[in-house]
Amino acid sequence: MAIERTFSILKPDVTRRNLTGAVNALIEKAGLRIIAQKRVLITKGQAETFYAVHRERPFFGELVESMISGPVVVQVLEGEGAIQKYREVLGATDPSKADPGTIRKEFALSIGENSAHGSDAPETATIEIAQWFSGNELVG
Ligand code: IDP
Ligand code: MG
Repeated sequence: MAIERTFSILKPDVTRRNLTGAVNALIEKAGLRIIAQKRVLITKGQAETFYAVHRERPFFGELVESMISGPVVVQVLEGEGAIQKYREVLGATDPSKADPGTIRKEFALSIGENSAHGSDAPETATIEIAQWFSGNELVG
């Protein structure tokens, strides 16, 4: 399988509880390399753009408010089949359905505050990485 890059966000529930390092340990244990990372406070507009695909869903407002409730850590992860692998490391969207050892099973508070985001396909990974990192911030 090819070396890929995927985009990750450690959500405000993680930074609030000082769990950045604990989540990163699971990422690295899975063989994914954190090749770029920064802690930022995102604007409402940025959150709405990022989750635009969910605009019509009933939880959209709650999702945006939760993403701007505190700092997030945006990351680029690299590795063999990184996109699918990180989805596996994340676990199911609903933490009560996530497998043991996954980020969401270990750390998530609820389906809304579910600790981390990961791109779902190569196209979205490319778009999401470009939204948060410039080329010269990605040194491998
Ligand atoms: P994903 O993050 O596993 O890809 P998506 O379906 O893309 O899941 O949803 C994006 C985010 O929206 C989820 O991570 C979660 O925080 C939030 N979300 C999804 N479904 C619900 C829901 O039913 N209630 C509240 N929040 C939800
Ligand atoms: Mg998604």
